[in-house]
Amino acid sequence: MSADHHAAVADKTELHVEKSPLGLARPDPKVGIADWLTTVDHKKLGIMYGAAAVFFFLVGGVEALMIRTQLAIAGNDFVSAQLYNQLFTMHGTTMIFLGVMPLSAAFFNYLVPLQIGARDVAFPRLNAFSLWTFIAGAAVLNASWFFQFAHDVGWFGQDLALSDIAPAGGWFGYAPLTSDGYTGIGTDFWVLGLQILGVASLAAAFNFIVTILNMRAPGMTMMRLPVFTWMTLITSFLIIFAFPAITIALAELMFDRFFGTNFFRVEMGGQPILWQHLFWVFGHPEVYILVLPAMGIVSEILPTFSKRPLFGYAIVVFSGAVIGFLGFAVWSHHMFTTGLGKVATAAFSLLTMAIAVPTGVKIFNWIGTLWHGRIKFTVPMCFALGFIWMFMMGGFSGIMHSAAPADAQQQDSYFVIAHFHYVLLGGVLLGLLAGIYFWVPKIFGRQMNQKLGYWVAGLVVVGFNVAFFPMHYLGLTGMPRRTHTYLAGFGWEMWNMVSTIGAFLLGIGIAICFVNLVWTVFRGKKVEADLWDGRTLEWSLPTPVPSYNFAATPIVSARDCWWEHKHGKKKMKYMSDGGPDGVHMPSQSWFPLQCGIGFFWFGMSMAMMAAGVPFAGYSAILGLLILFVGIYLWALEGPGGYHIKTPLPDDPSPDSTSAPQQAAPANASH
Ligand code: HEM
Ligand SMILES: [Cu+2]
Repeated sequence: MSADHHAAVADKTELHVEKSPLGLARPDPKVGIADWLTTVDHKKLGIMYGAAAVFFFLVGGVEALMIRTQLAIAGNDFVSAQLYNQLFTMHGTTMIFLGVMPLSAAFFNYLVPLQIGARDVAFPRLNAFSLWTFIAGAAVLNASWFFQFAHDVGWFGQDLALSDIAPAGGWFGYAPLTSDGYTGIGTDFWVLGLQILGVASLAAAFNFIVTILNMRAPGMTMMRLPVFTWMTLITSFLIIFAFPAITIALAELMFDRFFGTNFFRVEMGGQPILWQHLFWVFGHPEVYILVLPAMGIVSEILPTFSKRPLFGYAIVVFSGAVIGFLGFAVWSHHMFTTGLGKVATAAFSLLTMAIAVPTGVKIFNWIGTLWHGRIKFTVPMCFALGFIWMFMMGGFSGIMHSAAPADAQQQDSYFVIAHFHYVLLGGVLLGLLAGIYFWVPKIFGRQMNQKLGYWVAGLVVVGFNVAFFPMHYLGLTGMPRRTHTYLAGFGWEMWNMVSTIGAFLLGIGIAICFVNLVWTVFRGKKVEADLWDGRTLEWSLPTPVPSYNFAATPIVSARDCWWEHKHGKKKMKYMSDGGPDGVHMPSQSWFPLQCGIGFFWFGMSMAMMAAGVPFAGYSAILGLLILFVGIYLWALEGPGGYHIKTPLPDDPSPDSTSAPQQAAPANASH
């Protein structure tokens, strides 16, 4: 890449360091691991989110393949019943909270500031805090596996008669299964891990809302925002409205388990149904928290490869908002069989059917975008088309169980497993894979192998359908979910075997994709900055994107402004900012990482306390101390910062149209 950018970075002038009253100064390591540990750059944080998410997708995938291996034949004993419970619980929890959510967060982080023409998010240190807190929560959750295996191989001797060290209560942890009489410390790991993950999600959501509302470049009005950024905004609002419900539920459960309260203990007059309401008031919006980012990704990819603007932009945005809003009004469709009463059942049934309308509207608009388009079947495009098709199938089975009588039969059967994997795997995961193939060249300047990409798409889509379509049939003929094995003679043998074969085909596809991704990041084929002839601002930047993002602030004059700039009449203008010293950059910080360590320490100590380890309670207090000292010093460490001289526009007047740092296709090789 451009030598001039690196030259520009060398041209760094230190600001007068503003030391805090305590004499703290913010660090600026520029190399090595210390740089990554203290970074506040949204691009690096995005890459770390992505790496963590990919890792946990693999973990969740291995768990899934173990489940499918166990179910391949009737009466199998590949895993024990207890381990099976742990596998599906950890698989579901991992895929949702450690796979899909952080991969979406990786895209939010990397792309949103670039798409709105900003230098970074509104609160860069808070952004780092979200990442490290997420890692802490993920580590606490998965530490349970470590202790489970250590126990199984006899590390703790025989006196410590613990069972269920890894969570086993299912991903929605229904009461009273989670009471301490029924499950072991696995549930404590689960409660603490999820609680910490919730903090990370909330902090990130506030950050992105403020960023999108306040940090847009001049001219980037709300109705010119790229759709992906819009979906990020809506998702962030869903997070801040939905997560408090599960936070309360988890806090109550924690009090039940640690301090003897009776929120959910039936024998003491507690209310297990309260858990179901609190969980699903969070849980249904959570489904849209998972889906909307993928819809945003697809809404960027379809126009790019149809060479047409998104059909009905305003309607796509509006229906996204309607989906988000209605998503809070349907939670009891997960509880039809609990005896809600006729009125409530009818109302939740109707509202659930209603939510199909804005979803259908989006699908029609995507098809409208393709209509008469000059479609190029690139790899990201194939994944995006796969998303539409598979997601629609998941939608159809969803409408089937929105009818309460039908749901009464389908509930807790493999039909439901088929349904939500069509939505989450066929839908969301294909959308995220589309995003990976689309933006990896932007992020790393290298492109994943396209031939292999088609193979991956084929294996994933075919494997997925072979694995999950038969589950509709299995479910309708009565095979219950979450059972560790089944007897021969119910007619389930053949389709379970088919399903397992499909799962392994899918696994091979994902494995190829993973190997190719890692190889590409370090060795892949170098490509030009705007290889797809992109439409939104991130494609106007050189690759890799310089630390300051935009050398000069773009003045946006249209929707799809980079496309308009290249091919239309509405050219962008640039205004230089930062004055003669250059652009002001924030210094880095150790304190977000310290807070993450505090959370990890706290979570682990609490779980140890539940296991009866002496003095673990004091250790938990120490963890909180690490956390609070981190937050306190963070507030005191002062603003810090330095200047970087960016390549200025040739004519630095406010209406200059030229901006030498922008990678127009003509000079893409610079
Ligand atoms: C290799 C791909 C995958 C395979 C083969 C697979 C397979 C399965 C199977 C067989 C179950 C049912 C276990 C049971 O009820 O006994 C299950 C449960 C589940 N899966 Fe997957 N899955 C895959 C990917 C995903 C993805 C990508 C997600 C989400 C993004 C996901 C989310 C879930 C959830 C939430 C559950 C419910 C867990 C519970 O009952 O508590 N899965 N999976
Ligand atoms: Cu729902």
